[in-house]
Amino acid sequence: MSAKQPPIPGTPGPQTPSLEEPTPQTAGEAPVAPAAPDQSGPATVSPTGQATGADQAAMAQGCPYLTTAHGVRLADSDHSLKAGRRGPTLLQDHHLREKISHFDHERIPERVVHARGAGAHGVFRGYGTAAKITQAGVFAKDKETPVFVRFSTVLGSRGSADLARDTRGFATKFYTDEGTWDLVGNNIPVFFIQDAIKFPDVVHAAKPHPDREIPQAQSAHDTFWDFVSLHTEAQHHTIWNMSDRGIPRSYRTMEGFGVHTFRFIAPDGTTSLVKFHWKPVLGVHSVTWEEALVTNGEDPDFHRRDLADAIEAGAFPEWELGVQVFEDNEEQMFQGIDLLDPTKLVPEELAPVQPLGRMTLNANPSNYFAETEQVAFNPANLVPGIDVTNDPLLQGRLFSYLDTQLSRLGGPNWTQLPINRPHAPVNDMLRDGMHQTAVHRGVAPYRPNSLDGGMPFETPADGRPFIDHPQPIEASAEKVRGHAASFDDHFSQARLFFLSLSEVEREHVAQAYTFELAKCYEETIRVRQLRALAAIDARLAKTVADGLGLEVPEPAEAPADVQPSPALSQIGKTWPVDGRQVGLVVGPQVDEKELGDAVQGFHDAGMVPLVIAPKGGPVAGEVVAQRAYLTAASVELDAVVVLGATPPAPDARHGLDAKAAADDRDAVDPRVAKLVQEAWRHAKAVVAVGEGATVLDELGLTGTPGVLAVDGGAAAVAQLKELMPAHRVWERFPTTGRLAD
Ligand code: HDD
Repeated sequence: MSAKQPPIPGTPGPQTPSLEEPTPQTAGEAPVAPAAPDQSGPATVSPTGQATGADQAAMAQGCPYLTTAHGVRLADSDHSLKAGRRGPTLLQDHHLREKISHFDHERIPERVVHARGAGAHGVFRGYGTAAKITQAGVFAKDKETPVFVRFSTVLGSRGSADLARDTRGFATKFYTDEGTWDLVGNNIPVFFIQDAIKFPDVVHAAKPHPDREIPQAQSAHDTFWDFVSLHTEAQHHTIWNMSDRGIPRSYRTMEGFGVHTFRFIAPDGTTSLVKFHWKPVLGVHSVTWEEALVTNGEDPDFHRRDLADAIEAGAFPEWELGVQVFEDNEEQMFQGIDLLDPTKLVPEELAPVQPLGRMTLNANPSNYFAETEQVAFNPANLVPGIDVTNDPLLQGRLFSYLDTQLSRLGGPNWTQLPINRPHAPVNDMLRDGMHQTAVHRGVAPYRPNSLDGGMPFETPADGRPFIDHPQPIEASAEKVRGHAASFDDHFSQARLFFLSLSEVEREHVAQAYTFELAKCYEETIRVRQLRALAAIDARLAKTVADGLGLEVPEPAEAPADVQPSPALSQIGKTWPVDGRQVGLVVGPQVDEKELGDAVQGFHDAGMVPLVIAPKGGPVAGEVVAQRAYLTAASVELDAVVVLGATPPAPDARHGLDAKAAADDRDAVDPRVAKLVQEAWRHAKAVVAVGEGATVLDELGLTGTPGVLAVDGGAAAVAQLKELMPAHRVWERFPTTGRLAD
């Protein structure tokens, strides 16, 4: 210790201060505590000012003052502790070390697949229709169960873009009274592989090449097509990816599928086999490939934003959960379709989807990391009345998910994280381990015991325990690495899917294959995939081969004789218009009444009008611009209304059709021209009000399908209510006739 201590302020000399004396203050000032912030209002708000309803203490934000992780209040978090103002930083600075060290460890390993996602809270309400086939309480009439859903892309890393051509994850955690049930599905009803042992292979093939880590979030590369053309059981799932299903318009407009066949156990113990389907109330809707490409640049968070905005606006996304039900027979087959083969679907025309209940997503997460990132799903999380089958893909998944959470969430206690915590009471006898937050009592975490009074007890049969169904195994079963002969059919359902699509959808499939294979460097891979396409459909193979400048090779096998399933097409139905976004493009002179009528009319119809003006700020009357010409993007719109003329503004974007704008100063602003032309090209309805018709004339769109000129704002609303339930103006998509029936 230094012999010379600094004097204690306010004391006469070098003496020990008395503990009884009040703490001395400088210059006679009384200590003044800063006023505590008012916490009487909503606990937390989202970026747009909506209350999230989250409890501050639960968010580890219970103190109005900045503290250390140990609750010590801090006076300064802007300067490190230094030896003098210009001196080196001291190792003693605990606050600096704690702050930097915690930051250093802010990231956890991203999911090996499904890394990029978006989550939402909601509720599932049972219809009571399943009472005879399953004892699961979650389906009881009007029973409400909280849920958390995470949607995801499969291939891209956490920072990739939402509109990648990819499968989408659709994972639902039901916090039931009888324990947590996870339905971990996709937006495609079949999977790439039949056996879990192939999962590392398909993922390694689809992920970026290991030498340069290129390309990100895409299947358009050699290793992917190398694998799927060799391992042809992947062909069925792959054709779904190449269809419009691979580029959804929104998470709200995706179907979801449990993929595997599960087993329901009725109250009397009888069993049936089921396949789960989520049906979106808004219908299945996708974007065009050009829209996907543009969107990934304009707004890489398109799907995340769409989900969060819809929930915040009160347009709660909804899905009906249903099942196809099959007899639990010894063969586990239905009309020749192997129910244990996850590369096969059962057409709805053969087995209708029977509704069990409805899910409404009604709250956004308060914290992305705590909820959407840390949520951990596991297909092995089942409740009494729902059991697994011998699907070899499902069997492997029962191991994989628990295992992955150990490294992703840093130990075995991730079920204690708030988002993963069951809502049913827990007494599991699992103890200790990394990040243990429970303080267990008692001395006997073993069974049987007498020291803790025998607790916890096993559940008697009448207490609704989980019972593994005593499924008989084959009498003559031998240990074998192999599969059933029915698993050898790799092409018939890929063909069934292709034949079920409308002509426009088939054209999109052909274009997607052409694009992806053109990105492969190896011609042998392209030719091998063409052989697979020839086994699916000769016209498809020829169209793609022509696009690649190749000859069609011999088919891998003769195309099968199959019956199409019209239910698999996205086209030809109509859907509610709730939450659809309509761009109201206005020029410098807009009629206040027409604009007001349009805004009100679209709101009344449950749609979302977005006013797009030459610049930000007030437009007319009460109406304020939500987008300027500079920031508006056609891809976020489902339809466009042009209210009045839109001459070029002086700040028209550089380089964007600038010559046309310069040559013809009275024509259309080039940014409006781009927006309207794109919307037209993407088969969206375009309506002009009054002088807006000049825009359609200038762009040469007048008289084409789904393009209309009307008198007023109210008439524009009426027209779009007619046009939009079909999602797009399908007849406007060009087709070649080569893939028509
Ligand atoms: Fe998987 C994540 C869906 C087969 C191994 N899978 C994951 C997620 C979804 C699916 C939606 C993201 C969950 C989340 O949001 O956290 N997976 C499927 C479907 C499959 C499937 C529908 C087939 C029908 N998966 C599958 C197999 C294996 C895995 C065969 C391994 C043998 N899946 C995983 C995983 C992940 C995962 C590596 C990564 C992160 C996680 O589990 O929690 O364990």
